[in-house]
Amino acid sequence: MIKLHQLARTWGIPNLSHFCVKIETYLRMTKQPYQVVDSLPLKGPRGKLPFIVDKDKKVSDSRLIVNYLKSTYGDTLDAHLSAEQKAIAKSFQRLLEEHLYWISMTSRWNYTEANWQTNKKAIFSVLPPVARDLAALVYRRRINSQILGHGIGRLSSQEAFDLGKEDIDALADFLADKPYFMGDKPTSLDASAYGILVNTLGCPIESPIKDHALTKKNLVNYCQKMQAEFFPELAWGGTNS
Ligand SMILES: N[C@@H](CCC(=O)N[C@@H](CS)C(=O)NCC(=O)O)C(=O)O
Repeated sequence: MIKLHQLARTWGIPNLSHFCVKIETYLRMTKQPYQVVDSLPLKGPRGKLPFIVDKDKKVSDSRLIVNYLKSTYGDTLDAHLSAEQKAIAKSFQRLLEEHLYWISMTSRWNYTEANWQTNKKAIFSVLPPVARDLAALVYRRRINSQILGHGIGRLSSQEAFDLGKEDIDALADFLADKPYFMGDKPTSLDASAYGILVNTLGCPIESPIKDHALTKKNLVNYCQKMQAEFFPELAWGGTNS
């Protein structure tokens, strides 16, 4: 059976890691049996989570994991899409994963002290006390240098959140009143969208981007519906830790 290595569940959502939510959602959407292994990024082949182990094969990076799962077990979610629809879905996936994700990361690692403490507790409390503080310090430096390297960290918080609001507007406008991003059926874009959106509007990290996303009723309803459909064991707004 596929082993999915990811951070431990917390916050009443599938995972505090956007990309771990994406892969677990994808596995559930495709009804692929899997087993979760709680892990930390340093255990990942590229120093990141998630990664999967399938038989003797280890695959990391959520994009490559989805490609691997599609080529190994078939593409049951996206095969019906036209070339144009696939291009649109890919563009939104990149908006979510390569832009909005980094604004969400800024709000956790580099915005208010309260957010940092919430984030730190959720990630590092699995470690013993001394190791916890040290690991949090090292990782905070590491993630902040990634945020700087991406470029979003060179903007003021206000500028970054304003750009994030543009992403939220585009997502809300595109989803409109459709049940899923690409229409009546869930596709792999929904795994990405739910993963990044639930980690923006459905988690205890406060920011102008969360406030803005919460004004978009269709995005909130979408996340609630995705969670009820694919993670029925997690009540919306719960805080299981
Ligand atoms: N492009 C990667 C991104 C994965 C990623 O950034 N994972 C985060 C957790 S959300 C991580 O492990 N970060 C640790 C680090 O960068 O040191 C993917 O799609 O899987």
